[in-house]
Amino acid sequence: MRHKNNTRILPSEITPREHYYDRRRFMQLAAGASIASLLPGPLWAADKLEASPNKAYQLAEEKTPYKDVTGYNNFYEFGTGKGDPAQYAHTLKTRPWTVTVEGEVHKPKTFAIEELLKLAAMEERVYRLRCVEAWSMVIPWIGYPLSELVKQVEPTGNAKFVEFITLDDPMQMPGQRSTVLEWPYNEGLRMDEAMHPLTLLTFGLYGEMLPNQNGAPIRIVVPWKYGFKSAKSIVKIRFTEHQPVSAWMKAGPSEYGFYSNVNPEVDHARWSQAKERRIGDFFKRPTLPFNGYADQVAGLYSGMDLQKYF
Ligand SMILES: Nc1nc2c(c(=O)[nH]1)N[C@H]1C(S)=C(S)[C@@H](COP(=O)(O)O)O[C@H]1N2
Ligand SMILES: [Mo]
Repeated sequence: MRHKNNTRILPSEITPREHYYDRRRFMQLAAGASIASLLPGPLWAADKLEASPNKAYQLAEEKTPYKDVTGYNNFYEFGTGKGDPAQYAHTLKTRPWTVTVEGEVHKPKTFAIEELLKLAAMEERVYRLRCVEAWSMVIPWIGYPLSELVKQVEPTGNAKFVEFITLDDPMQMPGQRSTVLEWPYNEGLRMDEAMHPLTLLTFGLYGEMLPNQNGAPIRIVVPWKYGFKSAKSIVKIRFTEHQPVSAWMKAGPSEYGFYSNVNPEVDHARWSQAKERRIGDFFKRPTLPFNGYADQVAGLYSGMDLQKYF
């Protein structure tokens, strides 16, 4: 990934939360959105997302403050700077929104986002997110296991992988005019990874719908893998027989592998992965194998050479 903009953004570069929402509402009005689409009720109520905390997925670590979770992001569709998504992602229109599930499934289907929001019970799960660039956060995500959706579409016997594809629309995503990646952004998981209970189909964080810069209205969160596996603003989920080639693999095959499991022992081509900086901390901390989820996921990779399958 680009490292020029690797320094922490100044607080002054982050749009304050209230202004962000004011501006977004203004943009909707300016774009000629009907009054009905701005209902029901006050915007704050509309942005809330109810979920019960899942006690099995809590962490003793301190949560990363909301302003950092929503102000320091990677979302190259809106620029490569960490402050760019918070500044520019208001142009993303998240309603109407559909997700097409296709490929090796018995029941392909296009889901409206409203339908997906009701498909299973929303849970709040506190997960670490470890970026390949060696920073990390602890975030209260809201969603339900991806397996809930997978079960509905009934994968065929040929389905070995799942591919996630982001919206492709340079009008809404001005960063797509740059050739830094091949668009649309795509990522993939092996079927057993996709079905693992940790893999979260994610709609919100901190009690709210996802802010645009965090991948509204729907993203994936795979906590034992580097952050780039967690594709944002998904419009297509495709089941395939063959391993997908992700946007990052296309951009740098020696730097970004398909597995991308957090592994302190396998360095990135240009830097060590042994340590990480939790956003907000001064000192670095050791990176944990599988980002601290080894007990739950190491078994998926038994017998695999993780130096080779990085
Ligand atoms: N579509 C899309 N998804 C993406 C990215 C991106 O550039 N485009 N960046 C990834 C990377 S590198 C990381 S670390 C996480 C960051 O998620 P966050 O900004 O919500 O913390 O999103 C991932 N998902
Ligand atoms: Mo990342």
